[in-house]
Amino acid sequence: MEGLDQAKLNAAVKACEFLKSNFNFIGIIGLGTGSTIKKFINVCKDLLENKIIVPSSFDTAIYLVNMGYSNIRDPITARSVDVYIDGADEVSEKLDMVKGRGGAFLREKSIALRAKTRVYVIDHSKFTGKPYLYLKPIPIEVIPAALPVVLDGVKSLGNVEAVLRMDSSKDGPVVTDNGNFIIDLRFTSPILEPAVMHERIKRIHGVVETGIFPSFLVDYVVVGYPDKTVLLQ
Ligand code: ABF
Repeated sequence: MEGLDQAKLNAAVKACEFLKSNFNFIGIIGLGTGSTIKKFINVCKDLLENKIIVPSSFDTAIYLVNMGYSNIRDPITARSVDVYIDGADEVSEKLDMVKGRGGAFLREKSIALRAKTRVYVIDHSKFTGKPYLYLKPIPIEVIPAALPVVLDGVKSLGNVEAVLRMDSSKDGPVVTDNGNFIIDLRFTSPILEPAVMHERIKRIHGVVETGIFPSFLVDYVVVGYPDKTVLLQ
């Protein structure tokens, strides 16, 4: 198994152990999206079997159904979840995060906001150790009809290149589970205050959500390495 894959697996195994030994009661568990979460689903079957699962995407829901799970609830009916577990794309020293490579960040954030505890599982390449965000583009989910307004509006953010995310399999824009488009914002300088930048972007007409997850949405991060794990909080 390749290094990063092993690191993701180690993080998934550790997160499963952590949940089992630190949370006496988990009735409803929210599940994010991506390859690390799929590993978590594979290694943590005994925890998931008798829980109500709230998936953050069609992708995760279908994965669960294919594995034989039927204890799945749509986010629309889940007022709160006991624990939310998900992957991420970049995590700073302050535990601010960027999410959204998988395109599911709107629902991911919606479930994270209603969770009592949020745990993220990442491989070590995503933990930068820097006090700011700089590594990954910031995705924003936008209403298709507002696309030109958003593309104009993001110019007010300063030095940023805005790229509409494309789906090479259909030669058109990526369409999210919510019927929206995604624009990736490539900033040329670090984002020193992620929560402030999030608010600035949200004020642009047509932006539904950003992939910035400020640290108040993060309780624990399990960082996987090929030969160990580190728990951040
Ligand atoms: C989703 O999947 C994201 O928000 C994040 O972009 C991504 C992580 O994927 P992986 O675990 O495959 O690296 O949760």
